[in-house]
Amino acid sequence: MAENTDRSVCPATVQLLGKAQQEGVSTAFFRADQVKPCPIGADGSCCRNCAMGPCRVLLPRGKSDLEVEVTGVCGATTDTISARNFLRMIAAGAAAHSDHGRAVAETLIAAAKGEAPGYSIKDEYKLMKLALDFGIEVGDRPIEDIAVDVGRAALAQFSQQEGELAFIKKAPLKRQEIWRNLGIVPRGIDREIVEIMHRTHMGVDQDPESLLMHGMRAALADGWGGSMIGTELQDVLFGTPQPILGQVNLGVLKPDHVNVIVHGHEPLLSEMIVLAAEDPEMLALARAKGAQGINVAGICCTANEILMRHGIPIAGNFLQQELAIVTGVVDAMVVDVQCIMQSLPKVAQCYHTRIITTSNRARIPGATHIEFHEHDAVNAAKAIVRAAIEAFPHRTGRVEVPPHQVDFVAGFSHETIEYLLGGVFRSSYRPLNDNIINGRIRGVAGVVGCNNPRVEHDAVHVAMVKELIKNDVLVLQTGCSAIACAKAGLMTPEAASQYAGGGLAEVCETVGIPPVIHMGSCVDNSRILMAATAMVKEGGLGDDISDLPAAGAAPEWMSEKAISIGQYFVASGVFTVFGVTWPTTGSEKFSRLLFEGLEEKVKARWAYEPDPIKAAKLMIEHIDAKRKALGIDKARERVLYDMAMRRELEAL
Ligand code: NFS
Ligand code: SF4
Repeated sequence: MAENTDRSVCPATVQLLGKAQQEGVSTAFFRADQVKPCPIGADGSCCRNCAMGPCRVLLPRGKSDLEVEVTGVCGATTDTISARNFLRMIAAGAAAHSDHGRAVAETLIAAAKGEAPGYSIKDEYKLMKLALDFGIEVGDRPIEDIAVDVGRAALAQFSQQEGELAFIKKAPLKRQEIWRNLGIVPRGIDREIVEIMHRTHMGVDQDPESLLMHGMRAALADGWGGSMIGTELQDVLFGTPQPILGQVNLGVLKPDHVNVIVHGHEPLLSEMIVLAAEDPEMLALARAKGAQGINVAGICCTANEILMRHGIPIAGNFLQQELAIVTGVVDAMVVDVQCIMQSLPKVAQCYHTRIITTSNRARIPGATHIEFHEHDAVNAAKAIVRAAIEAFPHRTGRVEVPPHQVDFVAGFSHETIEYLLGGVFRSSYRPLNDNIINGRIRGVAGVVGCNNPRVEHDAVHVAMVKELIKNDVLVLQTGCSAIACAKAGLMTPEAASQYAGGGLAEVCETVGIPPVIHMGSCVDNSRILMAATAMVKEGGLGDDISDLPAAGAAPEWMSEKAISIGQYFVASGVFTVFGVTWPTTGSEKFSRLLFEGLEEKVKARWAYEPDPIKAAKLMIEHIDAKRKALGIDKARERVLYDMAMRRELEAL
C-alpha cells in the first residue's frame, strides 16, 4: 500500500486522505489499489461489439500484430479492434462536449426570447462576430433577434447533414485545405458521432486507416464544432473572460459559512447559484441558521468557468471531489454533468453533505434531484442554496479544512491574450510571434486534461509544466491540469522569475503575465485552437498550425473527452503527448498509425510517454525541429548567448 504522501503532490489532498482513512471513507485513491486495470481492456484488445464474442485478441507473449495475426470470431484483426475501440472513445468524448455546447445554444435562444429569466446577453461584440461567422444579417436589427438567429444557427450545426461546419473557416487556410483533401471536414456534429457508432458496429468499417480518418472527422466536429460553440456562446451569455485573481485549493472552504460546491461542466446553472448565494433573502436565512455567510466554490470545469467570470474560488480538481466532502464543511455539492463520481452520495453519508443532481441527463442513486431548467433557473438555484443552508446546522463529525489556498491569475481568453500583448490600441499577436522569432520564447505548449489515480495526483502535470517553462516554453492550460498548476503556484506573474527560463521570464515580466496561462475549462481547448490560428495569421511562423513551434499534452488523462481533444489537436496539426497509459498498446500496427503514420496525413502525430520529464523533452525536441524548419533556430542561440553574457556581467 502506497503512503498518502506518494499519492499526491497536493498537500491538502494528502492531509484529507489521512482523515478519510481514519474515518473509513472510501475514495478513488484507495479503490484504485483494489481494482486493478484489466490488462486486456487496457491495451485495447477486447472487443464486445457483438454476441459472438466478447473476443479477447491476445497476441503470444513478446509478439506484435506485425508478426502474428490474431482475430475475433468474425475475423476482426487486432488493429481493427483497437481502432474501433479508439473511435468509440472519440465518439463518447465528442458527444459529451457537444451536448454541452447544444445546451448553451438552447439557453441563448431562450434568453434572447425572454423565456429564461436571469440570463442576458453579456458580450454583444462577440455575438456580432458570431453572426458574421454564421452569415446572419445584422443591420440595425434588435440584439435579441440576432441572438435568436445565432442560437438557431449554432443548433443547426448539430443536425446539419451536408456541407461544412461554419467554424472550420476560422482555421488557417492551409489547414482547411489539408482537411478537404483528406475528406475529413465535418459535415454536422451529430452526424459524425453517429457515423462512428455505425462504422464500428460489427461488420462495417474494418480498415483501421479508414476508421481513423473518420475518427479525426468526428474529433474535429468536437474541437471546431461542439466545444467551440460551447465556448463562444458561453462568452456571449456570461461574458468573455478577462484576467482575474483567484484562489485555489480546499483551504477556500470556510468552516463558519454555508459552503456550496458546484461541480461538473455546464456553467448554465452554476452562474445562477452564484447569484442566488448573494440574494439578501438567502443570506438572511443562512445567518438565522448561525452561519456567517454563503461561500460558493467550484470543482472540475464548472470551477474554471465561474472562476474566470466571477472570481469564485476553486476548491480542487477531479480527484479532490470526494475529499472536499471529507472536510466536513461542505453543506451541498451541486452537480450537473460529466466527471462526477458515483461514490459521492456514499461519501456524503458519512457526513451531512447533500448531493444534489440537477440535469435530467445525469442522475445518481442516493442523491437529491432538483431539476434545473433554464426557464426557471433562478428558483431552482434558490431551492438548491436553501437546501445547503438547511443542511448547515446538521454538520456532524470532525471538521478539518486544510490550510492550503494559493492565489493565481486566470481568465485568459484568446482575445485577452491578444489585448494584453499588443495593448489597447494595437491588440495583436505580433509581440508573441516576435518573441518566438527572436527566441526569447522557445515555443508554446498546451498542457491540459484530467487527474488519474493510477499516477501520483497533480505530480505529472506540475513536473511537465515546470520543465517546459524552465526551457522557455510558454504554457497554455485548461481543465484539471490548469487547477493542478494553479495549486502549485505556477500561475502568478512572480512564477516567471522563480521557475521560467531567462527568455520567457523576461517576456512575462515585461507584459505582466504568468508563464503558465489559464485559459479555462476543457471545452475552452477551442480557445487554444483559436490562439494557435491567430499566431499563424499574424505571420512569420509558417502558414499552418503544424508549422508553429508548438505541442500539446494530457499527462494525467482519464476521460474519453481527453482522447477526443487529443485527436482534434493532432488533426489540427499539433504534436500531442499523452501520459498514464495508452489505449491501443495491444496493436503495434494501429499504434504505429497514430504515432507515425498520421504525420504524412495531417502533419502531426500522437506520442505516449508517461514520464513527465521525458514527455516534456519530446515536446521541446519537436518545438526545436519546428524552429529549425522555420529558420529561426539561430536566433535562439543568440538569446542564450545573450543570457549567458548577461549573467557573466551580473556576476562581475
Ligand atoms: Ni476535462 Fe473537465 Fe477534469 Fe478531465 Fe473531467 S473535469 S472536461 S475531463 S477530469 S480535465
Ligand atoms: Fe468478436 Fe467480431 Fe463480435 Fe467483436 S465484432 S465481439 S471481434 S465477433
